[in-house]
Amino acid sequence: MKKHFTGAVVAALSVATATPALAAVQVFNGSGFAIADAGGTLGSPIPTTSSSSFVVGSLGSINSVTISLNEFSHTFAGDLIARLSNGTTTVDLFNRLGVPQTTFGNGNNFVGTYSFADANASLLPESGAIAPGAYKSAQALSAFNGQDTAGNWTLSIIDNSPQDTGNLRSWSLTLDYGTNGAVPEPATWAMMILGFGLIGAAMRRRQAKVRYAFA
Ligand SMILES: [Ca+2]
Repeated sequence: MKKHFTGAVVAALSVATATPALAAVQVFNGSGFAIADAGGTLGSPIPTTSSSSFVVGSLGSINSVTISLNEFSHTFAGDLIARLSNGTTTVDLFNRLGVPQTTFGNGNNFVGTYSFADANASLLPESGAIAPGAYKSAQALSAFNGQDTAGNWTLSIIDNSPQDTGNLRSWSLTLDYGTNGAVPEPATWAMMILGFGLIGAAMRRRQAKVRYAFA
């Protein structure tokens, strides 16, 4: 006689091996602007902010940010603070070079294209000539890492002392991000499984309520 196997059915949950989210790099270009001089007097300045913004959609989670100030000129670097912001996150690219070591800071000119990324080796110099090139920002751009690309990205340049002005031809923001819509990461799977569980629990509660109503 044949043996009949009457074991319990075992439901196997196969956990997918998620491949890493696809990474992408995209460059966004912002308009240039004149850097308006501070108001007031040398002894009592009134800082002036000049800025330019653009909106980026929700593309994914940021891995790293690079920003370039293209053809940037100013005749007294120590006057300026340059700041990149999106939402409530703000990062200073540089902040009044040479202040507070001296009252007015580094009196050299910005004369070209300056890019900033955490991977670069050097900060802009507090004194002496400020050669165009690739630098580390005063505050880490990694403050944006892990955030969504979405939002209003703004470059602000604040002039803190009268008498010297400048100009920015354009600026470029390079976002390296993990793309939305890629194969879910393990954490996403965990959220989905949790979500299914919550739906199941809600349905069970609803069934219980219905039974109670008919009792
Ligand atoms: Ca100035």
